[in-house]
Amino acid sequence: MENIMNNFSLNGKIALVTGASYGIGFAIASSYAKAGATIVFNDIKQELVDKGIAAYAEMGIKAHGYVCDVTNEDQVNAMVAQIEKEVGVIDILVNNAGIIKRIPMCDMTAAEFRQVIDVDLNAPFIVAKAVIPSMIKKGKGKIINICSMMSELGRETVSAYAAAKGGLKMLTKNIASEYGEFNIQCNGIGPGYIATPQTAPLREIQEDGSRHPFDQFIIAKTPAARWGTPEDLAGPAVFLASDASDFVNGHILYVDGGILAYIGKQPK
Ligand code: NAP
Ligand code: GCO
Repeated sequence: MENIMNNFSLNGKIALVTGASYGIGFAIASSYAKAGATIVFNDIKQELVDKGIAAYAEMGIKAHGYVCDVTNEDQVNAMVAQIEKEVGVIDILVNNAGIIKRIPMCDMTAAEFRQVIDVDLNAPFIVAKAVIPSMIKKGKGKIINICSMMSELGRETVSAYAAAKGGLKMLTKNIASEYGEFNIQCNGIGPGYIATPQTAPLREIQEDGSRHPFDQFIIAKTPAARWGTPEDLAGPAVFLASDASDFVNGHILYVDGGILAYIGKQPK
């Protein structure tokens, strides 16, 4: 009897995870390596790429690292061409690189708003556009866009981020629609609140030793009563990158501990 777990293997696949020197991208890329994939990642600074390569090596993973600002189309196209020459055609793309600026909308400059849109929405378009032609030639491909709770919900101070992540949800559905006939599946992962450098300010211990009010808020809003870890995203990311999800297309898989399903715990 065939082992169904073979459908979840990434053996022989090449995966590009953007912005994966640390954080969620690092955890997803590491899980892909454990599933058999060859890992390729990028970051803006050489020092971060070097740190990332060393961190992967500590886990026994030989990762290929490239310096590339994902908002720069010339740099992205050059990086993809270099990857195809040095490593091979990209089978799996994870558009992970992202930034957030927590500023009340009326205090935010248009330049700040545009910077967030550039990294969190324009860049996934640029990188997906760079890898799709080779996926079409190969007859298959997987694109996974890292969305957010803010693809569905708003909150104070994250107007640019929510606009970008809402747009990224629809870009995901449109890539799925436009390229599904070429056996390319494009899906999203919507992490809940995950403990990474990006959310560190929301978890800072207060001067009186108490937990940050937002930290307490998220715990009350999450049925799992905890923040997620980057490793919580590994299984869902492997599933969406594998043959096991070949008929899943245009779907946003929320990995949020149940936040989107829950009204929140009544304060005592
Ligand atoms: P993070 O810790 O801030 O890491 C973001 C990564 O993206 C860093 O490696 C960063 O590199 C890289 N990056 C930023 N701008 C870039 C650019 N222009 N070109 C190339 N790389 C760039 O964030 P994270 O928490 O791991 O989040 C990763 C993704 O998940 C983001 O898209 C985020 O929006 C999303 N997300 C996070 C959470 C959460 O709770 N943490 C929840 C939902 C979704 P530098 O260090 O050089 O800037
Ligand atoms: C915030 C957080 C969130 C998380 C994530 C939730 O300030 O609200 O940074 O936006 O990063 O996107 O899914």
